[in-house]
Amino acid sequence: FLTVSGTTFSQTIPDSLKPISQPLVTDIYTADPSAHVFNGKIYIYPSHDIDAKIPEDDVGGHFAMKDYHIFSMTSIPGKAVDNGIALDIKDIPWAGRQLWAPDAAYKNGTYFLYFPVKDKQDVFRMGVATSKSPVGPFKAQPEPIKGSYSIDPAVFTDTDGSSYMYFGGIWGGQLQRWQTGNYNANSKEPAATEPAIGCRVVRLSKNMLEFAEPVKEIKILDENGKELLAGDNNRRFFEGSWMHKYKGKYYFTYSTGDTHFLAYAVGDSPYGPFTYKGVLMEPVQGWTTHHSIVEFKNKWYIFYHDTQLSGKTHLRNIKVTELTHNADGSIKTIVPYVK
Ligand code: FUB
Repeated sequence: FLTVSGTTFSQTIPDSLKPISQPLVTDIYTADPSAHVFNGKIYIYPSHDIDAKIPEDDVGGHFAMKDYHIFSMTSIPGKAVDNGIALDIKDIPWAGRQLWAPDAAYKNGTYFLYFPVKDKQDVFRMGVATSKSPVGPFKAQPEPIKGSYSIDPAVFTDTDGSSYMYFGGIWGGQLQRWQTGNYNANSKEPAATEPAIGCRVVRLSKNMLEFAEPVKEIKILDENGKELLAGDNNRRFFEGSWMHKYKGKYYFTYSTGDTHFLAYAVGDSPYGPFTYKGVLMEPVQGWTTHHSIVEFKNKWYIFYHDTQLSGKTHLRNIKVTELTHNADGSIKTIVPYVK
């Protein structure tokens, strides 16, 4: 997660450069913003970063979050209103520690909050909680979603009404331990010349509480149709996926982790394969980069985070800026700091 060969590496930004956007929330630390439009308003489902005084380690132990706050916005730019605690780790019966990046969905009068947290055996699982309000409070189901693992759920509802969960993250996100479909605590990443570990995708059941089918692994191909390799750190999937559909194409976006890019790959099906197309956003200040993409009032936006307020990699702040789809289907690369 944070450490490569024992060396912690965070992106630092020279003083001569200025951020293109300002933190949306300044009184608490927030990260991993998943944004959705419900009833004409923006709702942001972020992680709530805290300083738990846990020393940095190579699997993100210092990201020791314990609850979620949900924010709403009526315009961009505009104020992000804090709607209070929506779910607390103490109210998730099976949870051990580390409430990481969530996402949300709506169906038939119910809002669903999807969240990763380590269970009492220290294995990341995905849970789901429900509410009649987009801002909660949410009530967690008594057990994790059967067959779920790893981190960073992103739920996408297609134009035909089917909902899919994209999930997974390597290193601290434990995805490398699930390469056979079963958990193996000692399993490592593949060799650099082997295909990279893929993000996972699964269609959700009609009640949105379960997986409706076996989990599939997503393939990202290069311009020649070859799978990206595990050693291709600038382009391979690491964590923090998102899906949006634009002009009939499926845009799979994700973090490259240790190379700190947000990248995008395009395909013709929600399951992929996706062809790598480029960098969506250059690295932000801090180690992690995590985003969501949403259309609001005929414009597209990317929600993301950096560490502008704290300068500490585990104390982040959410931001938003506009995203541009070019006429040829590419996305204009966002440079988050400028002269
Ligand atoms: O917030 C904890 C982890 O940091 C997330 O799950 C990752 O995507 C990274 O942003």
